[in-house]
Amino acid sequence: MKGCFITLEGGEGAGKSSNLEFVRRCLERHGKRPVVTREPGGTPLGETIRELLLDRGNSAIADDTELLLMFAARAQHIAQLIHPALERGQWVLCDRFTDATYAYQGGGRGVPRGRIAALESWVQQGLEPDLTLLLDLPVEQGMARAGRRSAPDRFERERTEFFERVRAAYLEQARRYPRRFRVIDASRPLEQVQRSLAMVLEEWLAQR
Ligand code: Z5A
Repeated sequence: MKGCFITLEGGEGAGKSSNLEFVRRCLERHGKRPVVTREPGGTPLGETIRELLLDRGNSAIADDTELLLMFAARAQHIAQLIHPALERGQWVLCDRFTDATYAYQGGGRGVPRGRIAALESWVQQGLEPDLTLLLDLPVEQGMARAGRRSAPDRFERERTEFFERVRAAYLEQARRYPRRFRVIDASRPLEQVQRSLAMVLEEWLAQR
């Protein structure tokens, strides 16, 4: 692939929305003009699947159904947006990707890792992020931040133990793939988090 694929990840209240635009601007300062997208979503069909997944009314979604819907949205996202952009040589900045599936469906719901890996290999055909920025912070702090938001969606209604498993699974992904991951301490004030993000990006870009 000619382009470059960067993902931003984090648990509840980690500050992804607060930092996505900042990361985009950092990349632009280095002459990159990334396509910014998100998961689940990123295409019209993916956004429809996202609505189903986040709808609090869909409380009966089985764990395997949830997993398959994540990958259905991802398959469409890769085919329609990510793959063509990378092939054109563009950079792609994505708010969550498959590490979120290992964290939420794997860690949170307890879906076996092998089942996720099988779908990953089928749907992605070897595609993986070049760089993953993981915003990490203690669950209670993240939940307190997220608690300031209005109506929680289907995931935000989960309990503390669920988000502890999500955090542990994210950190496990970071341990498995140390070359791809950069873990940012997101418990600090926003300016400090962004200073770290800028430094990490600068170092990483300098090595490319
Ligand atoms: N999901 C999944 O299960 N499996 C998958 O494969 C994928 C996704 C791809 C929707 O994702 C759900 O999909 C998600 C996992 C699941 N569910 N959850 N939870 P999403 O990414 O769209 O939703 P989100 O997790 O709610 O992300 P978000 O909107 O980016 O929220 P955030 O990370 O909590 O960020 P925030 O809104 O910027 O920050 C929250 C609050 O904290 C806000 O008031 C900020 O002003 C404040 N904040 C942020 N940073 C700071 C610092 N540093 N200090 C103080 N306050 C701060």
